[in-house]
Parts: sequence; C-alpha cells; structure tokens
Amino acid sequence: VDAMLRLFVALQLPPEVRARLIGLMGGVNGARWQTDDQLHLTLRFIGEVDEARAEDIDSALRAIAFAPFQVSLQGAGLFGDIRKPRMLWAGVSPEAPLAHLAQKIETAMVRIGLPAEQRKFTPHVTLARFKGPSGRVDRFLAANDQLWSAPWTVERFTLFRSHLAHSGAIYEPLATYPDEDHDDES
Ligand code: 2AM
Repeated sequence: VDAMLRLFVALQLPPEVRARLIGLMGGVNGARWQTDDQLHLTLRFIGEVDEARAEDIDSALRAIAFAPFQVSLQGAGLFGDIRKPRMLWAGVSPEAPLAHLAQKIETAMVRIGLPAEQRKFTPHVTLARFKGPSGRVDRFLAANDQLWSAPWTVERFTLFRSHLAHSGAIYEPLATYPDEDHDDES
C-alpha cells in the first residue's frame, strides 16, 4: 500500500518573530493557540499525495528561484465570524512579494499535474483555532490591530508534512528551498 503524505509549502519564521507571536497569545476563551513548532505562513496547501507525487513536488520546488525579499508582521485578523470565529491570525506585509512567490509555487504545482488552488491567497500566520464558542475575540483584535515587527528577510521556503494528531497537527519540515547544498552546481 502506498503511504500518503499530507503536504504543504510554507515559510518558517525567525525565532524572534515566533517569540513575538507567542507573546500575544492568551486571553481569548475557546482559543486553541498554536505552539512555537506550529507557527508558519502557508504559501501553498497541497494535501494528500503518494510518494511518487511527493518526489515530483520536491523536484519542482527545487527548480524555483526567487529574489530574497523583506516582510514584517502587520496587524491581526479573523477568519470566520466575530461570534463564531474559526481562526485568529497575524498579518504579514507587504503582500506582493509573498503572492509572487506563492504564484511561482502554484505554477510549478499545476505544471506537474496538481489541481489548481481555487482559494485566493491571503498571507497569514495562524495563531489560534476554535472548535466551540469563544469570547473576547474583538478585544484581541483591537489590542493587536497595530501589531508590527521589524522586517526579516525571506530567502527560503519549506515543504512540510502534516501529521494529524489528537493533540493538534504536527508539522514536519521535509526540505527547504533553494537547497543550500545546491546553490552552485557548476
Ligand atoms: P490555516 O493555517 O489557514 O488553516 C497545514 O494544514 C497548513 O495548510 C495550515 O497553515 C493551513 O492553513 C493550511 N491549509 C489546510 N487546509 C487548507 C486548504 N484546504 N486550503 C488552503 N490551506 C490549507
């Protein structure tokens, strides 16, 4: 039986940015806050693929080149409804270079035969998820409306494998691109 892998492509965040985000967490009823290991910015969700397809994905990601760019945290937001939130997130800006990189990845994934992503790309770092009712989401959003961080440089992106566990998802980094060992193949 072929093992299936649940994959996505994302940016890892610098330790000081993760520390900053962890510092914001708390004070919202019903929130299941992400842990340090779970914080990331998704560029392309892939979903379940077999190992052969995973190899194709790795090769395609390996071929992507991009100019490093800077981003910073900016603001906080909510998916879902204020009374029935699905998730709280931190914004990252500017959006253009992130969208450009996400588009390169999208093009590469479609070229190898994955179905096109239908959702609009909204760069965000998920901070909390909600299962049941919640409160104080409005207060969290108001308090973090002005969230801002020093910029950091994005030079690499990562292919993650997601393991769904009872305690929450475990995100295992499988490979990072461009591969540092293959910067110069001459
Ligand atoms: P989220 O944080 O916005 O939920 C691993 O599951 C990552 O892939 C998460 O960051 C999650 O985004 C994202 N993800 C999960 N399912 C997705 C889907 N169907 N479309 C887009 N992104 C998805």
